[in-house]
Amino acid sequence: MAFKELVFSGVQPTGNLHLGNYLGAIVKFVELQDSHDCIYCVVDMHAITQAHDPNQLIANIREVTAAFIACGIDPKKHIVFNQSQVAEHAELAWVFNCVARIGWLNRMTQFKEKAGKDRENASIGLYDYPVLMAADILVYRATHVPVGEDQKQHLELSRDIAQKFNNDFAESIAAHGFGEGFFPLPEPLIQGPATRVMSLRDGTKKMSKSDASDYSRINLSDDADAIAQKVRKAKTDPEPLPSELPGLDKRPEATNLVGIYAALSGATKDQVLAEFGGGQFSQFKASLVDLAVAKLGPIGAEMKKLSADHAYIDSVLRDGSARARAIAAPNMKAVKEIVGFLS
Ligand code: AQP
Repeated sequence: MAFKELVFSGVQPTGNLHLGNYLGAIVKFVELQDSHDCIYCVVDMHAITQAHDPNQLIANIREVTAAFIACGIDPKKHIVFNQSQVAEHAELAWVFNCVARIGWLNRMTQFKEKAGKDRENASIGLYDYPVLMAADILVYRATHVPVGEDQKQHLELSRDIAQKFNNDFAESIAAHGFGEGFFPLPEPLIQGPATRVMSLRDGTKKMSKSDASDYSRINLSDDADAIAQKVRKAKTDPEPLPSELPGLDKRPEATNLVGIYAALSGATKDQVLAEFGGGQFSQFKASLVDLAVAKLGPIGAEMKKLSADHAYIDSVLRDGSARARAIAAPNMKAVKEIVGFLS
């Protein structure tokens, strides 16, 4: 069956939205608006899989929504909403819990990293996170999912779940007039020079919201001074920058900073090295500060303004949720019929 192209992606409202979220995901959300219908979700149900403060969560939901809009997502042309306002996500996740296999989930590396050594004490929600993520995408029968590199394995699981559902219920799907498959196999869109932005303190660790050190990341809400301080303090090695890509081998921090510069300027890493190769890091960092401040400064300022306007942000989310529900509800009704529920 041919599926209409539809883009879906989400960001967790877990605080400290950073340059990795921006370059790995949000920049692509913005670009895809010109070519596709897009649904962008603040995935608040994922944000309660680990301990959280309810007052902080509601502020974070508004902040991610404000970031989407400040970065250039148009909530009138596309859909921006928060996951918990559309109950079909949880409903489909239950059906998918009965399709996905425990062995599949046991292979998920993000759960292992996030649960750490205290796995027995992790919530079932954290373990089940990738199944809810599959439901987030497939409840809209979305075909394309822009994400950072770290979400690749979860996307593969979403495809496995869609495929198994289509196989397990093939007869019923055909009998209900949906042809050969009810769900598309969603394609990850992982592209560009910054699909995995690394910590500014350790080039082997992903830049992450939950890193204890604020110096490990550039937050979208950072002002020019904070950005400048963090870039200047970013870890480097003693060698000058190479003029060609192979010279970045085994130099994770240099690779990361060059990738960030390339992504922010719209150049390739080769072009960045052609410009800065042979020079000292101090010069390169000064240019990176100017570039980062020019790109991120206006976003941070707009985000702060929008986050404070609760009435506006809440109305965007309410409107987006109603439009998301209008797509999700008939899909969920069809799933119920396919699996044999009486409705
Ligand atoms: N460092 C990164 N580089 C590139 N892309 C990244 N993404 C996250 N970190 C990087 C992408 O941002 C989108 C939203 O991520 P998320 O908020 O849903 O969850 P996450 O991947 O768990 O993000 P964090 O920031 O690392 O949070 P914590 O610290 O809670 O684990 C996704 O598309 C993701 O790939």
